[in-house]
Amino acid sequence: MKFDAEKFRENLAARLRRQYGKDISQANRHDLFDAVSASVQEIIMPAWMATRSQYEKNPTKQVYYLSAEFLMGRALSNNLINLGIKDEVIEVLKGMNINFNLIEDEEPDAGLGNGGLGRLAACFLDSLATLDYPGHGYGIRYQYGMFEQRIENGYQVEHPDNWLKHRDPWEVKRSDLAVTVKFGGEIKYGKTPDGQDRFYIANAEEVIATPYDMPIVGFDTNTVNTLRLWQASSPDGFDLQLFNDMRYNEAVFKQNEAENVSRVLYPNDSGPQGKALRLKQQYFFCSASLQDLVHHFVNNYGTDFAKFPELHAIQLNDTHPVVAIPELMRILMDEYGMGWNDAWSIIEKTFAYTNHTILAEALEKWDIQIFQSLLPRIYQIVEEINRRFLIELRAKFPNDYERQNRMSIIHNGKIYMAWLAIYAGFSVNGVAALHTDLLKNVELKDWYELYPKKFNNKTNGITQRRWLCSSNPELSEFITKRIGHGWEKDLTLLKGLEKYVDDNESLEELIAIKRHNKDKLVEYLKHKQNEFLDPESIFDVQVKRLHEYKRQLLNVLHIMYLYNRLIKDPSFNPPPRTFIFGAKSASGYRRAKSIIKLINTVAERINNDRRVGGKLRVVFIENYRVSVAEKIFPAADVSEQISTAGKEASGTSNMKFMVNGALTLGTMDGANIEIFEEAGKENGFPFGLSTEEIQKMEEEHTYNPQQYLERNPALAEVVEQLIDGTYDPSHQIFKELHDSLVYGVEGQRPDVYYVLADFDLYAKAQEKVAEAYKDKMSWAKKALINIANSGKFSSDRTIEDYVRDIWKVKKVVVADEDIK
Ligand code: 26Q
Repeated sequence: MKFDAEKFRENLAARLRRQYGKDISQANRHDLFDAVSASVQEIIMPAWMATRSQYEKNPTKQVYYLSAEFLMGRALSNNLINLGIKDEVIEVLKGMNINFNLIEDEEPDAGLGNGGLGRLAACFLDSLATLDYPGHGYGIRYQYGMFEQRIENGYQVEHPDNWLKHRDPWEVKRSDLAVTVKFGGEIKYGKTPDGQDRFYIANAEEVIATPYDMPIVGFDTNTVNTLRLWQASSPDGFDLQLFNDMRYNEAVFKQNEAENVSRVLYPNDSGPQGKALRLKQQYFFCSASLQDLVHHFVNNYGTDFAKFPELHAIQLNDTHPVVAIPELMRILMDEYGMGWNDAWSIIEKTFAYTNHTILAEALEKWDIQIFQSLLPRIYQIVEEINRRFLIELRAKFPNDYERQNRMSIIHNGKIYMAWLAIYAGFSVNGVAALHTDLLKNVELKDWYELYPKKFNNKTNGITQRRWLCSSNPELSEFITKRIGHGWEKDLTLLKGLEKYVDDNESLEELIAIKRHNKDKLVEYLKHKQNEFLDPESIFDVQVKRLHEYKRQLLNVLHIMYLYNRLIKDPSFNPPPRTFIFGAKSASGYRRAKSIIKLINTVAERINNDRRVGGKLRVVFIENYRVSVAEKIFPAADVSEQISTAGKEASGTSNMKFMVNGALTLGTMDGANIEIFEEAGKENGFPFGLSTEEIQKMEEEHTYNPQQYLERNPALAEVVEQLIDGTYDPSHQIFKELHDSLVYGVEGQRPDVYYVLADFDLYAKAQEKVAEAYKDKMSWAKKALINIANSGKFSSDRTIEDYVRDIWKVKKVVVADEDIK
C-alpha cells in the first residue's frame, strides 16, 4: 500500500472542517479519532471496491459466515497494521502534534459478542481477507453490545454499552439493499399475480432490515472483504395521527417494537433460554442475509438455482443461525416456485454447522408454541423436514423407538436446532480435537452413527495480526529481528525461534520485553482502577467469561489457601504473585455473580493485610473486553486454563497467552491438550483429572466431595471460610457457593464441576509454577519454546482447514492494477 502523507494530512484537515467546523488546534480527541478513521477509511475504499468488482467478475464460490456475534474490538490500529501504514500515519500525526495513542483510546470497542465464539468469528474474517479468500460475515448491528461492567461494592453492575453514541466511522449504510422480514401472520395458499399456486403469509408484522457494511482489511494484500450487519426498523415510521392526538407513546410504539429486534446483544446465560425476542433476532438476520444472497444470485444468474451451492458455502456459527436452513427452503419454494426435492438438494450442499459447546443444557431448543406463532410458515417447513428425516431414520433403525424419539428434530414440545443443522447440512465440526471426539462419542453419538462422514474437527485459532503485531509490538520486533518478516502471514515460521532458546542474550531481551509489557499494564491499572501492582511479581492471569465450568472458583479457593498459609507460616516464602482476573457474568447467572463478589472480597482482604508483605495480590480488572485483553496477554506470565476436563470446547485465550509467551497452567481440556502437545508438557503446567476419570465417576456415581474435604484439612478450611464469617460477617453471601460444593443445591449433585476433586492437583501445579519462576532464565526459555511452537494456533491454519475440507473456495487475488 503506497501512502501519501501529504494527501492524508489534507484529508484529515478537510474532514475536521467539514464534519466539525474545526481546525486541528480546536479539535478534541474524539473529533480527531473520527477524522483520522474517516481518512483511513478513504484509503481502504478503492481496494474495497476493487475486491467487490473482482468477485463480481469471477463468478467463484464465496463463504458466508453467519453469526449472531462478531466481537470485533477496535478497528483503527488493526486496519493501519493490515494496510501496512501504521508507522507512517503515526509519523504524520506526530508532525501535527497529535498523539496516536490518545486518539486510539477514543475508539469504542465493537463489542457485538459474548466471548470466544464471537471473537473467533472476528479472527476468521481477518484470516479470510489476509489469505485472499472471498469470505464475508453476516450478523446483527446491535445498538447495544456486550454490557459495560462496573464493580460496585465488589458486585458486578451492568450498564448499557452505547457504542454507537457517536457515529461509527467504519460502517457504510446500504439503504439500497434493505429488505423486509416478516413475523407472525397466517399461512395462506393461493395464486400469485402471475397465476402460480404458492404459500404466502397474510397479515404479518413487517420489519425492515437495513445493512451496514464494515470493511475487513487483509494484511499485506489488496483484499478487503465485508462484514454486513443488519439493523431493524419499522416500515411505517411513527404514527402522526396518534402524535397529533397527543398520544405520544402510542405514536412510536410500532417503531420501537421493530427497532427492539436489533436493540441488544443477548448474554450467553446459563439458565433456561427461549426468549421470543432472541428467536426474532435470529430469524431477522438469517432471513435478511439469505434474501440478500438470493437477490444477488438471481440478478446475476437468473433462477437456475442448481448453481447456488457452487457459489455459496454458508457456515453456521453454532445453532444461533440454524433457522437460515428452513428460511432458504421457504425462499426457494414460496418465492421462486421450486419443488421440495430440488430445493432440498440445494440446502444439503450449502450449509455446514460448527458446534461450540459440550454442555447439553446449552444446546438450543425452541418451544413449539413460541416458534410456530412467530414463524408459522418456517415451522411448517421444519415439520416437513422432520417428517422426511424420520422416514430415513426408521429405515435405518426400524425397531429402535427410543432412538427415533431422541433424534426427532421435534420432540418433547421443542425444536432441536442442532439436530436440524446436522441433518440438513453436509458438515458438522467441533473446535478442538478432544471436543470433536466427545461430540462423536458422547454428545452427538447417535448422529455420528447415522452420518459419520459429516463429522470433522477444526481446531480453533487466533489472528496473530491483532494478538501479536498490534498488541505486542516489542515482541513482534524481537521475532522479526531473529527470523525476519513472513511470520505475520505464516505463523509456523516462529519455529525458527527455537535456535535461540539457549541464547542468553535473547532470553534476557525476552525477559525485558515481558517486564516492559507488565509495566504498561501496571500503569493502565493505576490510572483506571487505582490499583498498584508489583511488576516483579508473577502475573498469573485468568481472563474469560465467568462460568462455573471454567472454574474461577478453583482459582480463588487456592488464593484463599495461599493466604491462610502465608498468615500461619512466616517461613513460607514463595515468589510474590499477582492473581489477575477479568470476567463478565451473564446478568441472570446468580452463582457466577457470587463468584465475582468472592474474588473482589478476597482481593480486598488480602490486598489490605500488611502481614502478606507484598507476597500476594489479587486484582479484578473491570469491564474485560477486546481492547483490554490486548493489554493483558502481553503482560501475562501464567495462563490459567483450568476448566473441568471435557467442558471447555476449545478455549482461544489459551492461544493468545501462548503466542505472547505465557506458560499454560491447565487441565487436559479443549485446545490445552494441543498446546501441551505442541510446546511439550515440560514447558507448561498440566494438571487435573482427565476426561475419562471424570466420565467414570459420572457413570458410576462415585464422586463424593466430602472425601476430599476430609483428606485435606487446608481445603476444608477454605471451604468453611466461605460461610464462617472470615470474608462475610453475614454468613449469607457465599452460602450458596459453599452449599453447591458441599451438598448440592436445587436438586444438583454436589460440586458438579469437580472443583474439590482437582484442588490438590491444582495446588501442587501452582507450587511447581512458583518453583519454576525462581529461575528466570529457565522460565524465559520455556516461554520462548511456547512462542516458537504456537504456529498451529493461527486462525490462518484454521481457515485453510475449513477451506480444504468444507468450503472448497479458491483464492481471488486483487492486483494493484485492479484498484482505481
Ligand atoms: C444461546 C441462546 C440464547 C442466548 C444466548 C445464547 C448463547 C450465546 C453465546 C450461547 C452461547 C454463546 C457463546 C458461546 C461461546 O462463546 N462458546 C465458546 O466458543 C469458543 C470458540 O469456539 C470456544 O473456544 C469456547 O471453548 C466456547 O466456550
